[in-house]
Amino acid sequence: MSQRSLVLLKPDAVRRGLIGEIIGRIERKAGWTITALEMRELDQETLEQHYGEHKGKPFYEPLMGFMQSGPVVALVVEGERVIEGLRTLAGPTDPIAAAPGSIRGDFGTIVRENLIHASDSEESAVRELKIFFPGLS
Ligand code: IDP
Ligand code: MG
Repeated sequence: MSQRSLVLLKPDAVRRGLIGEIIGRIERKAGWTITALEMRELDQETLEQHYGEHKGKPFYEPLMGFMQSGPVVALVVEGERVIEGLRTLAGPTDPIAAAPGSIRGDFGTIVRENLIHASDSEESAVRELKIFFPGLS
């Protein structure tokens, strides 16, 4: 079941020089392909669309600020069960609870600054891909 997922390398990952490390892990998964990639800064409107489900939660405003604190790298990854697989590769939201070997488990300590976003379902992937790569067919 080939799928597409939206990945964001968050500003902490870019600042810490972990772009290559994280993209390398994604590339090494057999059969997965990076089909689009862009470094960009995100504005409030884009982030409100992307994180709209969290509006009103206590972490929402600080998350908006953090996501605008520097550039992110946006990627489209395609391949077999890539949505579930990228969530496994990333690890759970809290990096302290994330297993070593996962991206968040290996590099993170702070819940907000957890290095990577990956779409959590096919519905989210379709929605998020439209926000970040509207030209994609
Ligand atoms: P996910 O990125 O693992 O899907 P979500 O619950 O969708 O996690 O939350 C989106 C992002 O908001 C997280 O990746 C993290 O950066 C931030 N976040 C979530 N929960 C908290 C929290 O309790 N405190 C601080 N930041 C949070
Ligand atoms: Mg999420």
